[in-house]
Amino acid sequence: MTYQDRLAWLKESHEALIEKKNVPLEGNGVYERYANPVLTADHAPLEWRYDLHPDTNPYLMERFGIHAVLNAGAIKWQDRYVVVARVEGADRKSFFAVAESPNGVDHFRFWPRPVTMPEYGEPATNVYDMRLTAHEDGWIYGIFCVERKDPDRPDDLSAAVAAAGVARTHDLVNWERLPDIVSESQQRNVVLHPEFVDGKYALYTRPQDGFIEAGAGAGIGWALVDSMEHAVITEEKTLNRRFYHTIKESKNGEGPHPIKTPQGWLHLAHGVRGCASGLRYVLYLYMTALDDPSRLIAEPAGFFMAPEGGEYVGDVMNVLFSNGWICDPDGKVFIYYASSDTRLHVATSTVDRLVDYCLHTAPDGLRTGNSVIRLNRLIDRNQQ
Ligand code: M1P
Repeated sequence: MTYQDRLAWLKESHEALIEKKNVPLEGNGVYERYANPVLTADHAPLEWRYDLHPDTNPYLMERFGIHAVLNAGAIKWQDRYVVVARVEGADRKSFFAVAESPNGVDHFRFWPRPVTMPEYGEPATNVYDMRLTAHEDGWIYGIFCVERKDPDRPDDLSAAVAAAGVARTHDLVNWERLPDIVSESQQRNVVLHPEFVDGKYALYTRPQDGFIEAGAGAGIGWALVDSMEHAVITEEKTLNRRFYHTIKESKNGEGPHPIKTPQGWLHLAHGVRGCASGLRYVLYLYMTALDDPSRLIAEPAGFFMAPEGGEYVGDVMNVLFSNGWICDPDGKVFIYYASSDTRLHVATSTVDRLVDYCLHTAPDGLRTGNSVIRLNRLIDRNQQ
């Protein structure tokens, strides 16, 4: 191919990918998956990946490898479905980039430039998994994981420290970086609740002993802080516990901030367990009380979504992860989830269906005998 032919082919294929219509697939009644991922590495603009000058790039080679587009925060913004995705380069570094769609399920297009996130303190080695919250104080906050090399273990090249970085914006382009959240433990998967609680900012936390292991961290935590400009976690209570032989035995973490419904706050989270093939990440739902978002009122047994088909395969196998969803005024819910740390998908449902699922699916009985009792009850009912 000549340079010009190859450029035309690249542009045509890229546009065809973005213009591709997505269709819902019939499923289990709780939600619908869609046929195609909404964002992949191939959706990244050609201007990010290629030097488009024949004199400096005569072979029209990729000059900046994009490896994956995954875990995205999401928000309805000026009538568009907007995600702030984790874009991972071939060099393993992640950065944030905004993409928008007119309908939430296809035609996602990246904004021309990635987010330039101001640094705070020691510059981050990596940043990822932003949770977006349009808070009642008027700001849109992004809380994300900031990863730095562990300064106390210089000889261990894998030793890292995770902290919760904070930034806020009014336009998703210009971000004001605030100090990282101060916490005794390492933190990942920290999420800002959209409303003040007792006049304070409320955080879903995930205290962890090390960079990977939750360790003694009992599950998803809850903390109230006076200010987001200097957020200091002094007291943390466990809101959603981990249990032996469940989908969240090893660790769990809050997804996006919960959706307010008449029956309570609806939460999406991920649960992790170990198995012979490594860690398995699935998604689950739970609900907390309207008058106290830290009080659990319902949690169906097991996972809500787990990897299926091609979703199993990718950079980190057997992983579904979500940190973004959008609830429309008519109650339609768009769940943005990534598979195997490689690509971003959407599934849709409604608030009514998700609440019905939470309130009418039995909780985990924690023993096989209880599962059989539960199953027999359903069979008895269906025989009436
Ligand atoms: O690789 C799976 C996920 O692992 C981490 O999640 P957690 O903190 O719950 O273990 C994160 O690195 C996340 O980005 C990643 O998808």
